Amino acid sequence: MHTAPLVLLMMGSDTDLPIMQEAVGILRKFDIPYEMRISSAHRSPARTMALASEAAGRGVKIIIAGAGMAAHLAGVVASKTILPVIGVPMPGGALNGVDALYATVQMPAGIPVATMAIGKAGAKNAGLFAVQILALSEPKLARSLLNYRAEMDKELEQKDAELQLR
Ligand code: RP5
Repeated sequence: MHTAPLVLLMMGSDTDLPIMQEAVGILRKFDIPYEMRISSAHRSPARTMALASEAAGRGVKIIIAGAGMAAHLAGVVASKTILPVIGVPMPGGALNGVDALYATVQMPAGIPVATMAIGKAGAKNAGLFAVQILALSEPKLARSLLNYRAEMDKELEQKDAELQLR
């Protein structure tokens, strides 16, 4: 049986896929059903808007949108839905992601986009932020997130202990 996606991951181009895989890795780790779509605010605007406006009706709870350069994807998606939209600026191009960061984060008042860091860190955090939102109404997920944090803490402690032995 196909599980309905809770998170819709959108990206402006297939060239964004290697970065967006970081978000996918997190969603898989926490067992969150997701769907990935390539759709561009500029190159396929009608399809992008349809995907955004139909998402809530399909049971999607959160949209993650990654795009580079003049990155309007997250903003356009946010304009067509009241689901929370998490934006991930892609690196690359002449400005290496700073253009995408500004384009994604500088939304006019009224249509928010929760913007993450540029690139892999941002994509990973987008996945985690989506899990955190879902955990508000899912105690099991909240426990998994606390375990994830505890693991990170333990890993660093281990690295520190190794450093002391050098
Ligand atoms: C954006 O333009 C995409 O999100 C991508 O990051 C960037 C470049 O796209 P390609 O020319 O690599 O397809 O729309």
